[in-house]
Amino acid sequence: MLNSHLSLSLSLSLSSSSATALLPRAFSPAASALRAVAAASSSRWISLRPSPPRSTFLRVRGMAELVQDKESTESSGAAAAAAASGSGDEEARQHSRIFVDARSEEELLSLITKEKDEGRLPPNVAEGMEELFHNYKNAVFQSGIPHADEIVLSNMSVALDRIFLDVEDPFIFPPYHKAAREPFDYYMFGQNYIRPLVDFRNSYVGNIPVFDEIREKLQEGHNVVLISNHQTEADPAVIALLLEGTHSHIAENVTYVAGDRVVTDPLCKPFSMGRNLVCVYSKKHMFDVPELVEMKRRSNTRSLKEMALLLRGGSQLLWIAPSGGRDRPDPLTGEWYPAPFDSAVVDNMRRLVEHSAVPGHLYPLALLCYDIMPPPPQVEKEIGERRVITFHGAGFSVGPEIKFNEVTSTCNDSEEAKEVYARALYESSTAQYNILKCAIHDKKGLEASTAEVSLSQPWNYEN
Ligand SMILES: *[C@@H]1O[C@H](CO)[C@@H](O)[C@H](O)[C@H]1NC(C)=O
Ligand SMILES: *[C@@H]1O[C@H](CO)[C@@H](O)[C@H](O)[C@H]1NC(C)=O
Ligand SMILES: CC(=O)N[C@H]1CO[C@H](CO)[C@@H](O)[C@@H]1O
Repeated sequence: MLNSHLSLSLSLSLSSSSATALLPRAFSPAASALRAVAAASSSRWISLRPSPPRSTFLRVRGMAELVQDKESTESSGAAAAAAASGSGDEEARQHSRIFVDARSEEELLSLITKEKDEGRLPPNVAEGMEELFHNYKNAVFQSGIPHADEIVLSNMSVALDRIFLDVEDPFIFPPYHKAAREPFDYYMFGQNYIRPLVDFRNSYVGNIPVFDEIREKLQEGHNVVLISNHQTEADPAVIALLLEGTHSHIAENVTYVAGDRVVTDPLCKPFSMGRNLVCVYSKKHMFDVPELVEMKRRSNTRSLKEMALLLRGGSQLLWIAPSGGRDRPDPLTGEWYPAPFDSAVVDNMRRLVEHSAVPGHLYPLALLCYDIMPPPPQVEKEIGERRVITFHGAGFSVGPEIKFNEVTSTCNDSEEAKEVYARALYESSTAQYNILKCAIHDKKGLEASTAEVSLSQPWNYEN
């Protein structure tokens, strides 16, 4: 399946050498629009570590392969076919399946050490695996769930197995990656792994009926974009876990606009593989490695083309966080709040949707889940810093669609309209966030509901 998707995406990008023609004129040059989209997505969700100590070796190799992939897909069909049958082919990936057979925690940990000592695991990756094990174990034990030790062992064995596979045979993400569901179901793997960390008794979903409306729109062939705040690497898992009881097809169909870390870091790649992704290199790290700037720009242009193609096909559900990074607490009060939306990103997304020839709708979303894996207090590189993982309640909520023409009808010019529209989405997201906070942190539960946000716990009412 992954293989066939890969060839599909390759043939799409090959046959669309004039894909820029699909883009609204305002997108020319595409790169400038992308820079804004890129700013939206220093998304680092899923990695359980802040800035994982990757070995330079791995990083360089990963990048080299990305470059190679790009070049081969652009040079000729034969080269593209070769790339498709390489590391991107999940079925053909061979690896030593040592971790899945571990019978105990001690055995699992000693296997990590053994692989490191024998040179099959770079020391930094081995260290990251150990740390992940301990943090995950602590969090699952906090939950008081029966058989916590078995859950930790079985989920960590699988996670380490998949991380090791990626070290031995790195997976290369195409600009548009479709969730890998077979032969190994990475989506269910991610769901099962994160599930024990969510305290469902203290978790809430806002406005379930709006998801019914979204489902209808998608069925009619319309596109839907969720404009959201961004809290942790686990955001996609939290969304999918809270929706799986009532709207599993929506949970499975979201395509996340993601930053490059989630597709290059060996500790988080297995989790990313289970999600539909459009990968964008973030503006923040665009110039980190001068030799890669051009590759990143070209890759971003391809991602934007892929996004335009997806939207043209209709029935797409995209998630994007137009804030340029994860939320952080207010330094004075210590309170968390949704980071402001970048109006340029919102505007680019809206225009992409409007130019797709299919009706499109933007909905404001709020997520509260930072307690599960809070990001480090300051942005970036604290190599070796311990990442906390806890068992905690989480929530998310969706507000009614916000229509550009309606909220900007009194605006005098397009600059002002851009700001007004982004603000309307942001204000809805923030208002919903505050209600989730009241329910989860202030322990008001369902009583925190208001006329605008109706909270529920749909996992209690299944069937
Ligand atoms: C992982 O955790 C889930 C709970 O989410 C549990 O049902 C499952 O057995 C564990 N192991 C695997 C391999 O999924
Ligand atoms: C539009 O311009 C007029 C005159 O400059 C101003 O009074 C009005 O407040 C502006 N509209 C908005 C929505 O700001
Ligand atoms: C557009 C899309 O990805 N649709 C998928 C939604 O999810 C179901 C399974 O839950 C798939 O069958 C669809 O192909």
